[in-house]
Amino acid sequence: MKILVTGFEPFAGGDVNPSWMAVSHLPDDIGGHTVIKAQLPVVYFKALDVLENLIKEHEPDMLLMSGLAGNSDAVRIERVGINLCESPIPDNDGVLLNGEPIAENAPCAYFSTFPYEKMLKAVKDEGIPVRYSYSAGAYLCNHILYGGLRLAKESYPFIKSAGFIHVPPVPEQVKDKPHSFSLPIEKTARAMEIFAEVMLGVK
Ligand code: PCA
Repeated sequence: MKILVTGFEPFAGGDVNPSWMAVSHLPDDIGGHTVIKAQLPVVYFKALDVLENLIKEHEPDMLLMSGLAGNSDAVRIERVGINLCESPIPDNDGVLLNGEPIAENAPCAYFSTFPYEKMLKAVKDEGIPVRYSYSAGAYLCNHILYGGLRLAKESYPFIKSAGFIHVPPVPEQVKDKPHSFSLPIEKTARAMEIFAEVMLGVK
């Protein structure tokens, strides 16, 4: 099988994005299955075009997407994406959206289709803080979650399982905020690897 794993580029003036750092740490092969890694732009609609082109090119069986949640207290398994673009900060092309849908005449929401119970347990068993989340916001992470789930369900049924992980900052990103939660990149990368292992059925 093939799994497409995505992270985002830095945004909002950040130097790094731990989602892409974690994805780039992944091996190219997990239990004999091919891992395709991609960094997506933090740009509304363009991120979805890049994702769709990757899906067309590689025809992955699994889609594991990720992004940074700056205020996160754990690795978050997002359960639902909503049909809304709304954020006080612009995307990396300077576009500010406030209430626009991602897709016209489309469902309000799509649920993640990955094996979240097993994924939660497997990561928890390794002592990494992890929990479910029922809102990925309405910025780029929700955008790729809703859009990726929609592509999988409506256009590319060879994708058997899809969803999105919000990862916490790395310690360097919160050094001026002593009370903020962070995780070393090795831990976040290990969580991503476990998620991929569970999705691929090798764990
Ligand atoms: N986090 C942002 C967008 C890109 C990223 O990594 C978000 O949570 O929407």
